[in-house]
Amino acid sequence: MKDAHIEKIETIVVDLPTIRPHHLSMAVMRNQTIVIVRLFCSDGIEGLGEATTIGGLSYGDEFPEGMKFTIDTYIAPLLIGKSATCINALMAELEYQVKGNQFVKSAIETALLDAQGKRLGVSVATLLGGAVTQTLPVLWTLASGDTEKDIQEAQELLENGRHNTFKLKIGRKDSNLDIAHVAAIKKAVGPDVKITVDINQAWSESLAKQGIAKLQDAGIDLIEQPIIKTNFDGLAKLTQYFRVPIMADEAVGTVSDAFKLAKIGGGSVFALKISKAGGLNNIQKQAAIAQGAGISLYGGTMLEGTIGTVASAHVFSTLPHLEWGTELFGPLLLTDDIVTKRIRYENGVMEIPQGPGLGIELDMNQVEKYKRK
Ligand code: MUC
Ligand code: MG
Repeated sequence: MKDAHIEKIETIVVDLPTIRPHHLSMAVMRNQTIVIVRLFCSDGIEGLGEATTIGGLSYGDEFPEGMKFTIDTYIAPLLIGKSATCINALMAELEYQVKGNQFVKSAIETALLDAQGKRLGVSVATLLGGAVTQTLPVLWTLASGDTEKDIQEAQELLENGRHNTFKLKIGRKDSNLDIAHVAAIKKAVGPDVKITVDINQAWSESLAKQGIAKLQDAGIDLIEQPIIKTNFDGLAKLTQYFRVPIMADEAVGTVSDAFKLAKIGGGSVFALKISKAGGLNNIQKQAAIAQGAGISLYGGTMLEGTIGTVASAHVFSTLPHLEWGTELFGPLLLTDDIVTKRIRYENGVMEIPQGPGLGIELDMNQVEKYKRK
């Protein structure tokens, strides 16, 4: 392999409308902002990455405009001129020179892996040890903000077969109203359809004890991040107390969070996300910790567009035990896309593009159309 160095890193902010408002406990999304990373190498190869969050600053402490600025001002000067093929060394250097900024690091590592895969003629999953599957189960989140609309949406999706599992987002309203909303949807879809409820940190520990008991009685299959992400002990207590599995999402950010949670039994399931983890390699480290601790895995999303979704799919496809499937439906929440070929979703699964690299290409006309001016 000839050496190739990084010549230029370009970041583009793209705003894409959502197909309907998406209601979460901390934000209502009407569009999604994606920071695309284009990493150009001296051998003519371009790697793609994506930095995306949810609802500006309401999900995490990185935000689109800041992520662009961080890459342009701090990260690009550190990487330009360096060998593009030594990905672990570059990421270690970034870890040393740039504190935090996990979402940005994930985007950069994705672009490096995409470029390296293209260079070697293999997929990103192959670079990460090889895929155990070429498709992944994908659920859909019902979050229109209206119970009847959610039921209609679920019924349409069950009928056309695109999804067979759902996630509901609560925590914005009074807990009794939220629980009645969940129970009505569960009753309408029936006992065979699995439902996860994501509270996105909105409940106190005592409210969670009452609320989860009711959700468990309503037949809910999985409870996601009911309490504030910093309350690891509370998550461990809830995990011990309830029969229904409790999933850590916001709490399990870094590899070290995964270790600390695993040590005290904070969650019986981990929601893995490349953005929170700071990249694809860290997902495999978190998965190893979970495996050692007997914690189940779920493939999460930061509601990324196609680049981030495909990057997540490549690493998730290397995990032999993804017991709870994935929520990699981000591109379906958007009215349009910026790649030449959209991901295929059918019969409750997505097909993973097979590379080289991520196996996707930007449609520059579409990028131009949605690019923030
Ligand atoms: C989250 O917290 O899980 C994932 C799916 C969805 O609808 O929102 C995200 C965020
Ligand atoms: Mg969540």
